[in-house]
Amino acid sequence: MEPTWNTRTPKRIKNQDNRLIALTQASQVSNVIQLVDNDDNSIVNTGEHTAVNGSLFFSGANSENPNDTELWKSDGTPEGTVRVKDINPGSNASNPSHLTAIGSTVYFAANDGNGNKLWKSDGTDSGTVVAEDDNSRTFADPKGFAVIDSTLYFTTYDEDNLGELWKTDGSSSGTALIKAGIAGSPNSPRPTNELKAVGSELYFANYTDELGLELWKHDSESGNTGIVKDIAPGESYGIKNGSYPGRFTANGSTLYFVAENSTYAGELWKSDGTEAGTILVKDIRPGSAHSNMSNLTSIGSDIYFTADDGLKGTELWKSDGTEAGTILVKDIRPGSLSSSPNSLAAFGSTLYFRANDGSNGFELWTSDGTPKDTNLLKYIRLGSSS
Ligand SMILES: [Ca+2]
Ligand SMILES: [Ca+2]
Ligand SMILES: [Ca+2]
Repeated sequence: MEPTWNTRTPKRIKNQDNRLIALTQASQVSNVIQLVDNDDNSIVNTGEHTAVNGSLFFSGANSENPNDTELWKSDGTPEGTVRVKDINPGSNASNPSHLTAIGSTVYFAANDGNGNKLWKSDGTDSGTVVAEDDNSRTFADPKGFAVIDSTLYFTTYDEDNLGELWKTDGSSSGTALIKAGIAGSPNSPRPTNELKAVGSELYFANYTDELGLELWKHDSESGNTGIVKDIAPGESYGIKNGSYPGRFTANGSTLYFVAENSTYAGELWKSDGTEAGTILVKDIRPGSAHSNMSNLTSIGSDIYFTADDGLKGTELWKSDGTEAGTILVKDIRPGSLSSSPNSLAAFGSTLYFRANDGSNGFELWTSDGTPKDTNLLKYIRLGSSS
């Protein structure tokens, strides 16, 4: 069997019915490969995956021990499909998550039996270790996982439960605290789960008693960290209003995200990192109801997403960042009922997603952004949920 992926020609990999499959060409969805290991055991219970130097690292198990989810790697061949390390020894799973490749190293979170920590792996058993700084500090429950210039950024918390933003280049001396005391809400000192790198800048939501939960950024070049804009100014009942920014998506040098304030409920915003350049893209559902914006996916210079304008239900939209260029792609389930698009995935310049047009159930659709070429791909049953 030929290797089925490499980093130069990315293939669509997905978890279907808890089995890892590779779509060798997205336009030929029938051409799927079930991964097996050298003993012909199916790879099962797969979660995340990331490509490194022509190999796929993934969280999974084999059918012999289907619940022992650990870090695996595969070159697409049975003999090249191996467990990297039994991080939580024996039949207990370490459940690797947040797999993120930088060069030939994969960073991830895993539980060795003593809690979720930041790990790194070079693909060998002995080279799969807990990440530490100079003082042998390890990192509890790491989240975020964004990459700028071969450096990993992540959030964790200290012994007092207070959130922190860190970075690491893989060396203990290059592992450094960026900011202490970042919080995800008025009620929790732990940070939010989302970090997003856009160019040299790192975006995240941060709560302060002065301004509420708002959009912040860290500039990796200057080292400065601060608020981008107080999108929801003022206070209500003695508590500072927050805009609850999230669902961060990068497109070129622009951050797209969903935020709310007293003028607009949850709607699409964008930012160039400046206060003046942080603006509402479009009030898709005017008034106090939010547009239920979700599934933000970048293709070319556009952002695709799902939203409900209050008239057509939850359908597929796209935006070029301008109000006039923020439009419904197609009312796939005509009228006020929703086609509820989900599982949006970019493949080249084409969007793949699942939707229900009201007569075929949930099936695979493709779109090039025009109504004419937004179509049911074929009658392909995608798992048991179809
Ligand atoms: Ca284990
Ligand atoms: Ca505020
Ligand atoms: Ca509709």
